[in-house]
Amino acid sequence: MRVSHVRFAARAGVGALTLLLAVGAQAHGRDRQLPQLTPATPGTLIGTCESLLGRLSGLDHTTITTATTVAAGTLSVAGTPVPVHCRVTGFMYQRVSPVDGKTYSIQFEMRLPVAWNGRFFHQGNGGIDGSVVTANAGFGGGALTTPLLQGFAVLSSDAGHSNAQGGPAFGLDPQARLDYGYQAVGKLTPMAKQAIGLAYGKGPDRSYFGGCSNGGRHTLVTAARYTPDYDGYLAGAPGYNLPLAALANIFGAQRYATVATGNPATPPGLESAFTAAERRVLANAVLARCDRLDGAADGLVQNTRTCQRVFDLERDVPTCAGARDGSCLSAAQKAAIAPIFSGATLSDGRRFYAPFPFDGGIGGGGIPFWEFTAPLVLDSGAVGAIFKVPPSVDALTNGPAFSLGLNIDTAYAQLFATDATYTEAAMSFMTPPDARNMNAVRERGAKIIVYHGVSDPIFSVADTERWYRGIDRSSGHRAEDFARLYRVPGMGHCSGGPATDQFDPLTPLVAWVEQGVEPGALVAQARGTGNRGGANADVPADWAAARTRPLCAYPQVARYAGRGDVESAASWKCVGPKGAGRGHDDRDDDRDHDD
Ligand SMILES: [Ca+2]
Repeated sequence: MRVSHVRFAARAGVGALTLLLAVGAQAHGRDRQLPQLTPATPGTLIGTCESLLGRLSGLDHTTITTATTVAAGTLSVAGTPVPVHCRVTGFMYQRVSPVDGKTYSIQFEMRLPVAWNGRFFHQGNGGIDGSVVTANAGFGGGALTTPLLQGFAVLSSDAGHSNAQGGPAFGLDPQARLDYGYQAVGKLTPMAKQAIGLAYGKGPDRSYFGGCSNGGRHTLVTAARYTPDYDGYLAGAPGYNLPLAALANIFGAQRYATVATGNPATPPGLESAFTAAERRVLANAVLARCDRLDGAADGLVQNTRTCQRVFDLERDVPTCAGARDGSCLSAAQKAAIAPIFSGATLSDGRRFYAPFPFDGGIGGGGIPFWEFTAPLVLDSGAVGAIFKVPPSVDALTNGPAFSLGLNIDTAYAQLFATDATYTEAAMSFMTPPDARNMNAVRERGAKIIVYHGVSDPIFSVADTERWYRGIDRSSGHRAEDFARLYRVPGMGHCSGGPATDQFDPLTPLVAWVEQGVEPGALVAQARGTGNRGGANADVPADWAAARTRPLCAYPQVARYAGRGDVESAASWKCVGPKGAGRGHDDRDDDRDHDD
């Protein structure tokens, strides 16, 4: 089309050519122009907190149970007192399940600052939900700020079921599944906005959604399903393919069980397949091969992608000549472990979940819980009772036996299945519809910031990278206009690991949404001894206690500039191509599942 215009212009003469090119440039510019959302303006809580008990009594499908003033300093964030606010508790859509006879409702709390910044923050919580986590959560490790501390009105909920009623057993009730997946958010959002309007005399000017892990999943699901309701999204370690990740973790447990020397049905027994000493052997081998790729042997691998090409488990990790002694891996261990990293597969070899990168954080303190305990006590209940159609009640009574005996092929199909009782499949209610196309978010001027630990052992950073490449492709390589992905080398699940895991993604998100300030690298700090947000035991002794690093926007990576204090972010720069779609041969990575 453009070529024919130029040809026409060339025939019409130089003047017309210039005009057409100018028009073309203008059209291109217009095409890139996205709406700039206006900034929030502050407000003040009207009347007393306690009076909200009556003033909020008319909210649809909602019962307000308490409205209580919370004095300044009752809550704190890394030693900083949270200002005075009003805590409102209540529940929505109370009902009795026709399937299991239990009473369900969506329990919530809202924390409404007296001095309000004009914004609403919907806090997505982790795990299988089921409890109203205090609406004062931060992001990364040892968070120094939270939305509540900054004056947001914050909502937190149990997503429609209470863990006191049997944890994952809620999955037997089909509506509770849907509320957990996405519908609780859809019910809470208009209620919360209306409550804010009654409390302050105006609704929120700007609305945000954020959380880590399952909270990160909620965030991307909300971006896809409730696009008009929110302006900014902050997703940590988004398990946006959570049912597949949970099944992949069970796949991993079954692999470990083949080389366990203890009873694999108890967590310490399963860990005997890959001990702390052996995980350090692997981490050290990864560092030996990959640490210097970024210009500094500093215990962090910035060039994750290159590292996956140059590191070889078989070649680079010593194979035990005799008995295992913690300094090597046996040939059988390597064979068992390799498929966990290369990506969980069905019996026909088809990969159903992303690979996990080799990284320096494999020896981190948070790894054994996710690798050896979670598959037997969390993923069992999640896959068995919440995701599968039909559910398996034996997963609730004997998780280890369920997970270690599970037929992966059968369970995989059941994540996509429906029946007369469970009319929506887990891979529908738990995931963002069309996850790789978020153009509606882009077009309304909303923004997304995602962060993810490279050594996350439960949700793979590679899956999140693939999501980013997907939204980049579907937007005509304009993901940069509205989304950033920050990878955190060495970091485990949401925080921890030998990493610079303390950072603030919230402030740059708000500046991007409301001021159009495009976020660059985030500066992240290690939490060594004396850190205000709490020390991280995984920080190696030979690091500066307050080491800083830039977290670069994917696909860029940090590189040591060659001079200056290697411990300081100022001596590092973000390098590599910008824009996920250019120069990346990611076809192999993108071929498996959800297509
Ligand atoms: Ca390095």
